[in-house]
Amino acid sequence: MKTIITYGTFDILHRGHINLLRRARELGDKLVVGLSSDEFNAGKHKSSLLNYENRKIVLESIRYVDHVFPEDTWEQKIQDIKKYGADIFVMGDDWEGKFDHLREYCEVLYLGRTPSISTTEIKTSLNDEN
Ligand code: C2G
Repeated sequence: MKTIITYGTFDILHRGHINLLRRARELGDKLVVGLSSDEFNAGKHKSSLLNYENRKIVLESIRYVDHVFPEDTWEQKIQDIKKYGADIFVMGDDWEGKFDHLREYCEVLYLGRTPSISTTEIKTSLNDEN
């Protein structure tokens, strides 16, 4: 049983998120996702349109996702990797190199980010319409 772990805000899901989650899940048998809390998002200077509960319900409905837990701090990844017995940590390559320190605990893979789509662009186009 190979467990994959990843993290993110996953606000207003789009094909970039789904591509990431699908490829991550295909690397193993189970995918657990650390979902950024609203407070943690504030720390990332990100405000999500949907709050944590809404984003969690949406993420849990994705066929590739087996479990969703809150991401409250930058530092919790090591204990999460141990808690879930994660074999591979996966992030989009916009994070290339940022989590190499986790290689001490599990494999670390950065997957190609899906070009030309982002929640920020979606929010901007929504604002432009109003
Ligand atoms: N992503 C992608 N392609 C896009 C947009 C996002 O592959 N067009 C990936 C990101 O690289 C990330 C995941 O989807 O791996 C989630 O993206 P966000 O919700 O924007 O998460 P982020 O703000 O990057 O938070 O501790 C890590 C952070 O919580 C990551």
